[in-house]
Amino acid sequence: MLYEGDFSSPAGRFVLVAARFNGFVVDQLVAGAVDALTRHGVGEDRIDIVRVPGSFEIPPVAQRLGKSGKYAAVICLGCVIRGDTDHYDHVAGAAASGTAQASVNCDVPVIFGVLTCETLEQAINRAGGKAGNKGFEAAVAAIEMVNLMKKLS
Ligand code: INI
Repeated sequence: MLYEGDFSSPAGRFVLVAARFNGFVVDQLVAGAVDALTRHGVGEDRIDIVRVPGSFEIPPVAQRLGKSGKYAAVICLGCVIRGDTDHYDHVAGAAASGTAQASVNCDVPVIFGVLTCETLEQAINRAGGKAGNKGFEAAVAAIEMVNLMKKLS
């Protein structure tokens, strides 16, 4: 027997946790995620957006929302771009490991849609440019996981 999530329209509310840092990139990820959700039948009236200062702040907020019982899934969106110091490594690492931890701690899917890029160009390409829109992909992954978890429960 194979179990996998499909892309049928899911029930419930979805929340995006979006960083304000590199906002011009993250706004494109938010737009992509909202586009994917609405195209899969999740109207904007069922989508909440929570803004946090930077990607470092995403995990605690994602975990709180994931545990609130209000949402079918939490979609984390941010953009970390390498600079001249090792700050990037700390922020990107904390965002990735913290979101993974939140995802294990919550009963609902917590999806990682944080870009970790060497350059601004790479980020733009992944936020609606020639490498697609990772916000759209994150929302599609959220829908698949919501439907998979429903099948497994
Ligand atoms: N936050 C990001 O989301 N992306 C970055 O590229 C970034 N850089 O490069 O510094 C960044 N820093 C802020 C960080 O997320 C926290 O908001 C800050 O350290 C306060 O805790």
